[in-house]
Amino acid sequence: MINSQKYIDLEYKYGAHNYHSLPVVLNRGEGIFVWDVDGKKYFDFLSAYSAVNQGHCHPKILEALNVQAEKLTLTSRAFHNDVLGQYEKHITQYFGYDKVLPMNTGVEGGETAIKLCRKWAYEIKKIPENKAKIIFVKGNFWGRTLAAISSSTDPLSTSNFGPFMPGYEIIDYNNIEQLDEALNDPYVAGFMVEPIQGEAGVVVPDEGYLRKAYELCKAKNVLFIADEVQTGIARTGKRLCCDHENFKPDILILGKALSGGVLPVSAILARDEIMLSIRPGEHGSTYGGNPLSCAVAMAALDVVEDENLAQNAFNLGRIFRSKMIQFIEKTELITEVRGKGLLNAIVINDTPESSTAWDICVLMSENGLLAKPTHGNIIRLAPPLIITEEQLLECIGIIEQSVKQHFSK
Ligand code: IF1
Repeated sequence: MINSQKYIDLEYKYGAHNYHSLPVVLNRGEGIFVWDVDGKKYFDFLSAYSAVNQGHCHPKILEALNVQAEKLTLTSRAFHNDVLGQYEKHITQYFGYDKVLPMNTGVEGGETAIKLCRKWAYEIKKIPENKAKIIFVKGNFWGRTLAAISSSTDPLSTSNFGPFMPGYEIIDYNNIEQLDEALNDPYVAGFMVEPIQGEAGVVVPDEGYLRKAYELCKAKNVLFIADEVQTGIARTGKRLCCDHENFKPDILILGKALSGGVLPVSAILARDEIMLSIRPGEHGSTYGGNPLSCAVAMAALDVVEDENLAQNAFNLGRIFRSKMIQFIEKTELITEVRGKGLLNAIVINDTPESSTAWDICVLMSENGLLAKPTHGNIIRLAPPLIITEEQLLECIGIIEQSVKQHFSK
């Protein structure tokens, strides 16, 4: 903490107060590690909310960044560039879609998906003008824009930001009957859902829920829109979380780790029937599809394949959860572990109103591991997917020790 405080003070004085960060100031990252301004080394168990699945400053991704940065970074879409088409071929073949629409942040991915869904609904499904509805589920999180918070059920996200966007309906997560009922409305155009709810606290739906939801949507000619911004790119032990249930969403939204944490890159993938309902001039962005992002994203996807990150996440996730279950049985200091692959959370045995999870995260950081609490008593644990079994076991030791240390105080 020798050097940290002055940086924290600077942010406090000159920056908006829209975050409450842990008191750690980082200035270097490599692989699964980050270092603070005093040179202290940490295991990163947040991975920038799953944006650095490939590890910090991956050399292959940085090489792609540097080579492209010296040639051409941005043209806008007023002109063509020689990387965009190659990237579009690469990502569509990688995920098995006809076409991609490139954007930048995750929330723009969600916005684009909804615009695309509405356009398709009016032009192909023939829903009467301005009547299209999108169904969301409680606890969803897909960003901070007005369209995104309009679907939010978290007062922290919404209060005093109204009025909100119309055309939404919100049902319970993991409830097939409610979805079935909602789909009876002929004006429903799409159902947008996270395969695992990240911000809600790593909430995993029952096995079969997603597949069944997809089938119900298909039967009613409603588009299944998967927000895989956080769950995609191998995080949950498959390329996509929907792969666990063997179906392909009609519209797929990717972001975060699509760039390996280097710069904001998001993508919306769909088949021609849907994607071609947006025509020239109807949607876009200055930076979307820029050659720098395209080069980085191709490298980031290649690293996931070359290093078998999905398989590693799958295997190590099982080990993580089984070790945590043993810990629960021995100590009862945590009440639950849940997740898929390396997207997991533990629930601390205390009320959501307590500061216990926050205090444990502070202890973990002192013990050399960074993670963040969410919704009071939940701690999300999501290391870069390049972590080895040996390193993971060491980290489990730090986590268990920190939890015990807190409760023995
Ligand atoms: C913040 C949590 C994670 C997302 C899903 C779209 C987006 C996100 C499923 C938007 C963004 C973030 C943003 C970050 C906190 C964060 C988060 F803490 F809220 F719960 F990841 F788990 N879809 N998630 O999770 O992507 O526009 O931000 O690129 O500080 O708001 P974005």
